[in-house]
Amino acid sequence: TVDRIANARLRDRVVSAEAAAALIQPGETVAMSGFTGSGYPKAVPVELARRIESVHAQGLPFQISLMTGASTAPELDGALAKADGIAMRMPFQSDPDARNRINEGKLDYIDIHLSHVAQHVWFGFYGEIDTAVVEVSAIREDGSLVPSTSLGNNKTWLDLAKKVIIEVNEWQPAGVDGMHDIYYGTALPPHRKPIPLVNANDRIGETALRCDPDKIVAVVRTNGPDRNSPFSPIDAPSEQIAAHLIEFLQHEVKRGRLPANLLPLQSGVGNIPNAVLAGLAKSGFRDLAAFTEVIQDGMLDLLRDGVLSYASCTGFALSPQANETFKENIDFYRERIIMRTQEISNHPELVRRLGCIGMNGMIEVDIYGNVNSTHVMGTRIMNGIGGSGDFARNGFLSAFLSPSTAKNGTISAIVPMASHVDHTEHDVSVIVTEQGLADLRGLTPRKRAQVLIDNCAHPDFRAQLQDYFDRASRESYGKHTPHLLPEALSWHQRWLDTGTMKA
Ligand code: 0RQ
Repeated sequence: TVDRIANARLRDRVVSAEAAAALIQPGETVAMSGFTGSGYPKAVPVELARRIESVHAQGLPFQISLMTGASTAPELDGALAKADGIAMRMPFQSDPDARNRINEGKLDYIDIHLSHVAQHVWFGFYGEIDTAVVEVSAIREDGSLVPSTSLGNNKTWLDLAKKVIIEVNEWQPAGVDGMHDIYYGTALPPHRKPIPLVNANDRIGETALRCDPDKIVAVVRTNGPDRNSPFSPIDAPSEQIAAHLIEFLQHEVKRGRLPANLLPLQSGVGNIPNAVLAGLAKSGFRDLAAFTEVIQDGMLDLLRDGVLSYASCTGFALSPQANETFKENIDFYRERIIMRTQEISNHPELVRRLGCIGMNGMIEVDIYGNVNSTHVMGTRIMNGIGGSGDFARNGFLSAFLSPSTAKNGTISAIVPMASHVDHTEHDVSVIVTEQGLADLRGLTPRKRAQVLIDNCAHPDFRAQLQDYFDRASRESYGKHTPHLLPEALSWHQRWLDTGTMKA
């Protein structure tokens, strides 16, 4: 078999994961690869967590600040959070252990738009990066690095880190080489130029990452899978949500507002977006394109069936089964998938230029269209904003999808006032629940409220919402966006006090 490390100098730097982890010191800012459970380092973080635990056992402090692309896996966020090894984490995470520590107030978490991460680090907002730990699929003879199943912020991490640890993961398919497009034309203001991408499948960069070999202090060989979790079977509410959204898109085509093959799709991760993709497979649409962050199972199927012509992303979230299909047909998928850094996959300039159709999950929306994607009861972080804001504000259309109730029907996803706002009323065009779809475009706040109550609210909460809205419309201080301030968040407080939002 061919050695995945084709550069002799870097082959000489191969060490154990334990030895590599020993190069990371307490207090460092460490930037790691990884995006939605793909392409994260598999071995060094685990060894680092072990070392942190043994240092803590001696009564000494050891924590790092941790940056990634997006969410990772138990071997990274999970292990380091359990070891109490993270002082600050940014950006998006979805690990249960990390989430619990954040919500206990013991782990500082900074949740920012995914398109902002690289540039804010370049701007110096997060100080210096001491170490980068980046998974790749191979090292070429010239020392350039072939990325694996996610790109995330890897270009930035390699450019800026003082020292670099590379994991070469042989589990990743060698055929991924050629799938990436790494743009080296980004600059800092005031020297920025337009990004020369006008179609979702344009190639504007290089297929491998550059890295100064003098900075590479260790190379670790690994052979382990990405976090490939299975999707649950598509349930009835998800199927209904998908059907409403697809009917809406068909309607938009009939009205001439969208071309017959739509505009590049962006899809969040999870079961509802997967249901939408499965619905698109049966919808009669052809020649679609995706300009998105994450490719999940449904998108591979659409590519296979020719419904989707090509897809641009920065990472994958595949079930084990879909991962096998991906590996077996990697030559087919390499022709149709382009992986980019997240500063490009989520770039507002490109999302606006291409006119992406954003489709993301939400926790709740208020009657005026303000969307909460991140905080349960306004205070408990679930995951993070991820890339939803990059697409919601800048896309051609922005749809937010959710069942109309949560927690066994005790919570309404349509509330008088959102308990936390990630996407303002100005960034949200369409809301979809299993009850129906609210098209908020061109509507005033009061009209939006009525459409949301009529079309999206669950029947168990509809009268209660109507009552709030009617009284607010009469009694509110201002009548543009009517509210009863002492009552606006009372539904959330009622759930906390009694276990239901029902009055
Ligand atoms: O909690 O797991 O404890 O039961 O939230 O909810 O219905 O399974 O839906 O997995 O699609 O997640 C918004 C969180 C939805 C996701 C969110 C509880 C519910 C359950 C999950 P349990 P579901 P999903 C691309 C774009 C932000 C990032 C983003 C998300 C859990 O879509 O993180 O868009 N989005 N990224 O019970 C209380 C409510 C609730 C609620 C749901 N109203 N009140 N709990 N839940 N609604 C990807 C990236 O950028 C990387």
